[in-house]
Order: sequence, then C-alpha cells, then structure tokens
Amino acid sequence: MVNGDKQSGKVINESTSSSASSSNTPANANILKECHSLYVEGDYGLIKTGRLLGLSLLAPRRKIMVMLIGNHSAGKSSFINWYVGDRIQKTGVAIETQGFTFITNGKKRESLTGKATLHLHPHFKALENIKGLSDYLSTEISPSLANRFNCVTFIDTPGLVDGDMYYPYDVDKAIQWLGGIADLIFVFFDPIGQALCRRTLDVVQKLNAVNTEKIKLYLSKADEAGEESDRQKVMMQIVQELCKRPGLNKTGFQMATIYIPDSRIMRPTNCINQIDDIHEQIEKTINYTVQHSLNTLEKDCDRIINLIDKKIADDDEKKSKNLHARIKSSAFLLISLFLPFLIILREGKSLTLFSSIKQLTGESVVLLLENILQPIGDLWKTLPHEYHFYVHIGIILTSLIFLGMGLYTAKFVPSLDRKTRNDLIKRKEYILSRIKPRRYTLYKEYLAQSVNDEDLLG
Ligand SMILES: Nc1nc2c(ncn2[C@@H]2O[C@H](COP(=O)(O)OP(=O)(O)O)[C@@H](O)[C@H]2O)c(=O)[nH]1
Ligand SMILES: [Mg+2]
Repeated sequence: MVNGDKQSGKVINESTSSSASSSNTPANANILKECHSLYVEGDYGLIKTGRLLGLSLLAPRRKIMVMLIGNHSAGKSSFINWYVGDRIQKTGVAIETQGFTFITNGKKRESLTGKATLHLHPHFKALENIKGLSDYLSTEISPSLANRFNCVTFIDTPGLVDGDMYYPYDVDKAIQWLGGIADLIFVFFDPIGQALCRRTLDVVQKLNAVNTEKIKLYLSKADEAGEESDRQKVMMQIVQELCKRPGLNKTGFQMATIYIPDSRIMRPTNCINQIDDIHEQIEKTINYTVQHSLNTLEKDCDRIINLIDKKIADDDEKKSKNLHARIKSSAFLLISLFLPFLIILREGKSLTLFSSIKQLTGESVVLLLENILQPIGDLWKTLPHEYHFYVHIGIILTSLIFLGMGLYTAKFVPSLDRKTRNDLIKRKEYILSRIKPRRYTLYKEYLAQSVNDEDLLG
C-alpha cells in the first residue's frame, strides 16, 4: 500500500510550527479582500472610474499564488493536502496529476473542470492558447478553515518525468506561463531515484531565467534520505547538478530539507524538518502582497484624482474659451445686423419700426435710439444724393464681413455636459471621503499586527 493511501478523511494538525499559526492571519486576508472590493464594488469602484478616464486598472489579487513543481512522486500533492488540512489531491506513486490543478478555499467542497476554472480565474484566459490544455485544467475548492490557507491558491503541476512520457499539450510552455503569474514557485527534489530528473532541471533553468526571486528549492521527503551522511550526499549531488546549469549556480544557494510531519506519511527519523521555511516564504509573500496592494491602491487613487482634476481644469479652460468666442461672435453678429438697420431707418421705414420697438420696450428706448441716430441722420443729409447708393453698398458689404467674422469666431470646442462633469466631481469626492480613508484604516489594521499601539498613534 502506498503512503498516500494511508491518508484518509481529514488529516493533519495545522502545523509543526509556532510561526504557522501567525501566518496568513484573517486580518491580512480581510485586507486583501477589501482592497479588491474597493476596485470592483458598485458604480464607484476604481476600475469603473478609471475606465471612464481611459485608465485600465487591474484589481489586486485576493490571494497569492504558489506553484509547485518537481519530479513525479516528489511529494507535491501530499504537501498541499497537509498544508490545507484536507485530503484534496490524490497522492501515490502512480502518476496521478496529469494536468494543472488550482487548489483554493471556498464555501464548500467542489471540483471544477477546465471551463469553470477559466471562468473563476479570467486572468488565466491566455492558457486557452496552449492547444489541448484546457481539458487538463481543474480547480479543487476546499472549505478548509485553516487560517494559513486563507489567502493562498496552490497550483499543483504534473509530475515531470524523463523519457517518452507523452503530454497531450505543451507542458513546458504551460509551466513557464503559470510561473510568470505565480508569486512563489516551490521546486521539490526528492532523494529517491528521480532527484536528478533532467526534465525538472530543464524547467527550473528556464523558469529561473525570468523568475529568479520567486523560485525556492526544497529537498522533499527528506525523511527518506536515510542517515545524515546519506542526506548530505543527496544534497551534494543535487547541488552539483544544479550548478552545472548556467544561471542556477548563484551565490547564497539555499535548499531546505523538508518532510510531511504526519506519522501516517513520514518515516521515523531524526532529520531536522525545515518545513517552517515554507511558512516563512508564504507569510513573507503575503505581507509583501498586502503592502504592495495598499501602496498600489493609494497610487491608483492619486492617479484617478489627478486625471479628474485635469479633466475639470481642461473643461474650465474650454468653457471659458467658448464664452470668449460666444461674446466675440455675438458682437460681430450684432454689428452685422445693426448696419443694415441703419439703412432701413434712413430709408423712411423707421416709423413702423419705431412704433414696434415702442410697443415692445417702451418710450425710453425709442428716445435713446433717436438720440443715437440723430448725428448719423445729420451726416446723411450733408451727403450728396448720388453717393447714397455707394454708401448703401459699402454698408451691406461691411455687414457681410461682420457676419462672416461672427460665424467664423463661433467655433466652439466640445466641453463636458453638466451630468458628466457632476459625475466626475462625485467620483472624486467618493475617493476622498470613502476609498482613501478606508485605505488608511486598512494600513493601520495591517501595521497593528506587528507594531506597538503607541507607535501606531504617531
Ligand atoms: N516518507 C515520506 N513520504 C512522502 C512524503 N511526502 C509524500 N510522500 C509519499 O510520496 C508518494 C508520492 O507523493 P505525491 O504527493 O503523490 O507526489 P507528487 O507526484 O509530487 O504529487 C506518496 O506515496 C506520499 O505518501 C514525505 O515527506 N515523506
Ligand atoms: Mg501529485
């Protein structure tokens, strides 16, 4: 019977480590969740506001992603089961994992197929481009209550084997792509037989070229490596093989020895278990992600506020330009109307016009008009009669010029309508009065986990 078969039902104590209980605190999970919802919530979420301003924002992830790679039977699935505290992945010496499985926590136990997996993680859509892969994607949802599993999604990958093993899709390509989006990549080397699997080394070498910081190496199933001297030999062998590969022979090379601290899996051993290192790596990454999300949230708020301010200032400028243009063009149009009016007045048709003006506006306006027109009338009388025609033509031409100028200056630049402008102002107020203060409180909650209360007040 294989070891995996011995596992049954709910397994495993939360951890061997004391630090594990402090990792992935509900506060961090809550902060990541809230950060995410400030981007997507209702009508006033940052993504929607950003889109209105031509800014495409990405909601921060609610969970970090940890990818496990290694030889077939290196203990990847067993590690996930132990971490989650639920026998969620099949384990054993037979090749169990042919595809990629996302393991995440949720309301109830559920298995999702490829299509549903892509629906749940729309940012994995690009995986559809790898021919044949979508049938080999799945998600396992566990209702595990383990705190440490709050903000982690594991990616279990197919065990890599040398030789003629046939994969119905480009497995290397899929690992490289997922490695790019994962926050951590754990590579498991097991001491028995396949520790030096060429295929695993090839994949690690390629991943390392772009994801150096994410990659953490482990000697898994260390309890099976025999005595301390045997373990040292195995380690030396692996390190030697790794160092032959350009890029992997970096200084500060580290490889922790780990095994599953469960009596149903492990062999009696006095080997030191460095599995706490995994907790530390995950905890560090979650902390980094929380800080990064809160900082990005602040930056995104400021970017949006700046864009709104700029848009409103632009609009003010446009509106003032339009007002100028309106005044100018109205003045030109008025002059162009007034000039022919002079001719009408002097052509004796003034009586009917004056009485209409009188009816409309009252006596005083007619008096004012008569006062203004008096000197013009006097000047007109001094002009010889034969010139009247030319003066009329001159007045009409000048009037047409003013009309042209009036139309030419009536060019308005499009500005914001009142509804859009008010909406932008409301969105800015929402960011200032709701999102920013919320971010401030979340940062405080985050720091309160580690910093003394008196330091927080400052
Ligand atoms: N002794 C020992 N056995 C382990 C350990 N981890 C896993 N195994 C066993 O190794 C076998 C393969 O493990 P599995 O998790 O399926 O490997 P995977 O192919 O990498 O997913 C199973 O029979 C497990 O019970 C460990 O830390 N110590
Ligand atoms: Mg497996």
